[in-house]
Amino acid sequence: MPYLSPALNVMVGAARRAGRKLIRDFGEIENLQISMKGPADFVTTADKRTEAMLVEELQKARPGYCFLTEEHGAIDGPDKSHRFIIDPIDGTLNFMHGIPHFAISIGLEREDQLVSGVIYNPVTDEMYVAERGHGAYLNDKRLRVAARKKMNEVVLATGIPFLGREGHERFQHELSAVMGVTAGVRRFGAASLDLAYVAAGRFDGYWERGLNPWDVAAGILLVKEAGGVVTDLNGGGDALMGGTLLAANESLHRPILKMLKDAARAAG
Ligand code: LIP
Repeated sequence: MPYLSPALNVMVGAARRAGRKLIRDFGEIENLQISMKGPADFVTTADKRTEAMLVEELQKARPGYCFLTEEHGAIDGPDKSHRFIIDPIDGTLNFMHGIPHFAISIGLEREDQLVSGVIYNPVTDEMYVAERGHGAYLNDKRLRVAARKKMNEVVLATGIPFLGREGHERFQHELSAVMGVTAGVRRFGAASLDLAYVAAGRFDGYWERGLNPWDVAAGILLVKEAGGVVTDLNGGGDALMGGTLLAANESLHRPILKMLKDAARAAG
């Protein structure tokens, strides 16, 4: 059974309740009112409502904590030592297109350190949780990153830059380096679930650029608690706020990082 701190317990409850509503919204996707936030980055009424539900419930349980959310950015509170980092629908484009691969992601920082994380896929009812120092779980099952070491056996996940995002050529170089030596590359469209799948040993690694902290906060903790390594794409410790990320097991992280760095350099 996973160890749930009181805060993690509250986060799980909030995600489950918001997830139930989200599933109903997903079923009515065609009737939802849509507004354009930026290129290929749609915000739905469901997105806003889910975030409002999560913030309200977490604020009630932990008054005073700060928030960083996809829809509102920073919400200040008197307790500066705690911050929830929330993505109400990670994988918004999937959601909008009726593709059942998206998640609610909630991370909690204490004194600038990620201490609790929840990623909930309401379609599959998969609840991923992690508590710093107490491991990562999928429902009741303890998670470990995959042990694979041979590059020709690994499956990597990534995110592809799209309209309005920079780095298309660099990505093509990275992809061509990786696809030549691995068993396969996947692009599923929800960073939080990509990280959860790394923690669960389904993917052997995952890299992406152009990420936001709410996409990855909970997932970074999950991968680390499952025994994996997470860095930014320079190999440094700025994966949460820096916008780039590589997650993999201990044996694969270094060679994949080198491969991606070399490819990015070749792209100029
Ligand atoms: C998404 C990420 C995904 C990335 C998308 C987007 P959102 O988050 O999870 O990995 O490729 O561009 O950032 O916008 O659905 O919360």
